[in-house]
Amino acid sequence: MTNLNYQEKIPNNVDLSTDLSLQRALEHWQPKFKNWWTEMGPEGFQASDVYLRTATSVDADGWATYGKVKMPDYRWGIFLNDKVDDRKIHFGDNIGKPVWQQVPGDYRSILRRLIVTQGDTEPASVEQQRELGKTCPSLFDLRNLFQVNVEEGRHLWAMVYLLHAYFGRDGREEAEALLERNSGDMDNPRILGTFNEPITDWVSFFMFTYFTDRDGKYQLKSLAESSFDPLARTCQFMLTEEAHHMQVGETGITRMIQRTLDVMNELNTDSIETIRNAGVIDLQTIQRYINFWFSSSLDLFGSEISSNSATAFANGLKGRPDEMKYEDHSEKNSTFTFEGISLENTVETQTIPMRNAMNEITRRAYVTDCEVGLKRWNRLIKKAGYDIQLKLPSARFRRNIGIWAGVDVNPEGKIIAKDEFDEKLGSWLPTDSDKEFINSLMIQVVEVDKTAGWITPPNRGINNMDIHYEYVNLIK
Ligand code: BYC
Repeated sequence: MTNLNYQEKIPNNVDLSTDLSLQRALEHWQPKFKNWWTEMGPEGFQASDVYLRTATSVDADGWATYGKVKMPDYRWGIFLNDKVDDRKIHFGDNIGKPVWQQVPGDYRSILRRLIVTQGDTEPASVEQQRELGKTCPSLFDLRNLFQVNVEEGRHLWAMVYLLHAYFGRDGREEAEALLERNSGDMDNPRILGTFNEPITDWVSFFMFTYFTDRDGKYQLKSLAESSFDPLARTCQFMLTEEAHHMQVGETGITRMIQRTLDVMNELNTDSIETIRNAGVIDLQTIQRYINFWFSSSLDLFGSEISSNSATAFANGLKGRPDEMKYEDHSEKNSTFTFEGISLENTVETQTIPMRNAMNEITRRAYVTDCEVGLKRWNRLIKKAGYDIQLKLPSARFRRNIGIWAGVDVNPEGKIIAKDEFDEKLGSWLPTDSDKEFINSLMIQVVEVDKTAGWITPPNRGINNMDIHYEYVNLIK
C-alpha cells in the first residue's frame, strides 16, 4: 500500500519531492487552481465547514478519511494506483511488450489530446454546478454536491500532473488552458458538448451524475487499460472516487421518484396537474429529463465510425472498458456489424473494421449499465401500482455527434419527417414550462432535520453518520 504524503504542499504518492522542477511547476499552477476554485467553484459556501472524505491512501480497504473541512482547504493532490511489476501491453499492435513509463514520441499528440479532453470535463462540471448550493434540498445533498465538486477538482489535478510530468512545455500550456476555458463560454467553451449545458436545478444535477458521470466511468475504464502506465494508474484510482458520484445520481433520482409515488398514492391520482400542485415531479417530466441528459451523454462517446478510436486502440493508448473480458485483443482483422444509415437516410446494416467501432462498443456497454437504474425505478413504479414505465430513448435520438447527428429520429429510434420531428421535439424534452415548474420547487432547505418536499430523505447517512447530521456548517 502506498501512503500519501500529506506533509508536502501538494499531497502525492509520486515522490514529487525528488523532482524539483516538476514540483516547482506544479506549485506554480496550484495558486491558479485555487483562484479558479474561488471564482468558478461552489458559490457562497467557501467559508463553510463541510463533512468531506479525503483520500489518504490508494489502498482499496481504507483510502478515505472523513472530517469537516473548508473547501478551499481541501487537500487536492496527485494519487496513482501502485505500479504493477512487469505490466505488459495487452491490446492493439504491441501486445506483450512492456508498458511505457514515458510517452512514446509518435503518440505524443494523440495522448495529449485524450488527457486534455478528459481533464477539460472535470473543472467544467464544477463550473456547471456552481449555483446549486443555493437551492439544495437538504444538508445531506449539499454535502454530496460538494464532495462531487472537490473530487472533480482532484481529477483535474490528476490530468494536470500527467501534462506537467510528461508533456513538457506543451503540457504546461495545456494545464493553463484547462483553467481558461469555461463551461458555456461563447468565446472559449469547454471541449465536449454536454459540459457546456447549464445545470441550474437538482433534477438536472441528479441526471448529470447518473448519466454523464457514467460516461466518465466508461472513459476512465478505457483509459485505465492504457499502455501509457501513468495514465492507466491515474485512471484506476479516479474510478474509485467516480463510483460515489454515480451513486449520488442514482439515489437522487430514486428518492425523487419515490416521493412522487408516495404522493400519488396518498392522493390516489395520476393526474399530472394534481401531482404538480402537490409539489412533486410527475414521472412524465422525469422522462423528459432522462431523454435530454441521456441523449446528450451518448454524444460523449464520439462517432460510431471513428478512425481516431481505431488509432488509439491499435497503438494501445485507449482500450475497451474491461478489455480482458474480450477474446480478441488485437481485433486487426475482425469486423463489427451494426444498424447504420444510408445516403438515402434509411436504416442500413453496415460492417466496418472492429477497431473503427471502439466508440460504439464502449457506448453500448454504457447503455446497458444505464438500463440498470431504469429497471430499478420501474420496479418501484410497478410496486406502487402504476402502469407507467420510464425508458431510455433510442441511441439514435437527438444526436449531435456521429452518424445520427442531425437525422430526425423519434425516441423509439424511427426516422421521421422533419416537420414531425420539429413539432414533437418540444414534447420529448423538458419544456420551458417544465423548467419553470422545476425551478419553483428549487428552494433551499438547510434545517438539519428537514428535506425538501419533492424528494424523500435519504435512507442512510454518510460514513454511518445520522441522516440528520449537520453535514455542512453554514456561515449565517
Ligand atoms: N462534443 O472520432 P470522433 C468525465 C469531437 S466524462 C464535442 O468521433 P473520438 C466526467 C472529438 O473530440 C469523460 N466534440 O471521436 C463526467 C473529435 O474532435 P477533433 C471524459 C466531440 O476522437 C462528469 C471529433 O469530434 N473523458 O470524465 O474517437 C463529470 C471527432 O471525434 C464530442 C473522455 O472523453 C462531443 N460530445 O472520441 C466530470 C476521454 N465527441 O479531435 C467528469 C477522452 C466527439 O477531431 N476523450 N467530439 O477536433 C476521448 O477519448 C475522445 O476524445 C472522445 C471522442 C471519446 C471524446
